Amino acid sequence: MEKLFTLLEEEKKRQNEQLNLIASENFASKNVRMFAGSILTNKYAEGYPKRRYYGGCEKVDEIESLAIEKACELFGVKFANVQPHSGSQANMICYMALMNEHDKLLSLSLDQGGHLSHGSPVNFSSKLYEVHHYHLGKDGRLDYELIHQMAKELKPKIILAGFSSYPFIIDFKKLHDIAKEVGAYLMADIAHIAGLIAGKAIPNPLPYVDVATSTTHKTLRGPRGGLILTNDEEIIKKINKSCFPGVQGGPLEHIIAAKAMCFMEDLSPDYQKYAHDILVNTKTCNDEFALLGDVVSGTETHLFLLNTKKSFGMSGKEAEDKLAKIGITVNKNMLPFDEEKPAITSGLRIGFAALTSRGLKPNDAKFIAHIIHDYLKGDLDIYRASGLVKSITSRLIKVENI
Ligand code: DSN
Repeated sequence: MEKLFTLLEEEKKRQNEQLNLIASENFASKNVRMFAGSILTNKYAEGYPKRRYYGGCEKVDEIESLAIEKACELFGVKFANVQPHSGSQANMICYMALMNEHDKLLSLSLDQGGHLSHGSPVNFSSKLYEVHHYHLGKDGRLDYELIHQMAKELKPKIILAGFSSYPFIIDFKKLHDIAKEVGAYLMADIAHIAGLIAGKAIPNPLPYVDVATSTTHKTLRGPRGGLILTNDEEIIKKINKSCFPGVQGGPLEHIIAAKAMCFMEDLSPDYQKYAHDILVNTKTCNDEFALLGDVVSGTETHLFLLNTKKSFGMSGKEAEDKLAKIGITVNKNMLPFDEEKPAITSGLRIGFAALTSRGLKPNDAKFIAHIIHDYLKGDLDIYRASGLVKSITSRLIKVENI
């Protein structure tokens, strides 16, 4: 048992001492973590508030209803399902609610910025549905004309947008018009950008989409979990059935309580400032790399892509491994039209949601670009680079105090 406590302490130390630039991670607040680790984990509650298959659900009914109410308030929607255990589960629930087996799904592939659950050959999504992928334009941006053409030809059941490594704002109004023209559902996977939407730092797609799925632990800064949102009463009925009993059994009421706490925190003016600060830090770092002559994607969100092959003559994997040695945690990522394998890649995905939660300021975002640039170029040795990383982490809020 002692081993487990030691590992937890060591992980806390790692989180405090490393600069976390992984775009999909964040640091949840004490209150979110308290509910996620609470006695609510003891309760079975299959079903929905007031329609459960177990006794003793009075309190968890109120908790889940509050989570639904706050999710709706946060995103300005009529209906929410807060039970999905993850983003992939949320996507599966939506597919099963809105498609029959072998129906057509039109989405972006994993190697261009989509997600495994958007129809990757190794995922359930491609085994159950007929997947067609649109691709990005040469400028790395969505090619709406191509999506329009493919949608007209294929007549998909669902057009899916919302990605894991796309740094630009998505024109959901344009996609809505395309979907309506061809009679498709428009589904948004807002897992990465949900916090920016909630914090009013980027436009809210909910008025334009039939349904949106999300995780709650990325920019939203909640517990690990999933979420589904819609304004359509018929769709939420299908989603609810598809979630339980279709895909999942008992909901995780301790996580649902932590989601409710996260939604309440995200409704505060402080959170709106946080969401805007993420954009400033991300753009500051991206622009500094560009000034240094490195090849970056540009950004309008919480992330950007750094082409390590063109900038430093090394793969994303080499750059990730090298940066780990000085305490910078980052993930290799396929770039649009990347010729390298997913385990190698030509670049890195860099995000600032996590460090902004620790109070990182734009000057340090700029400083991080210099450390990475100089170190990967070979102009800064490992000892000096590690010292500079420590000088930044020592200024940040400790993860246990967020
Ligand atoms: N694996 C997540 C990410 O890193 O973007 C998506 O689920």
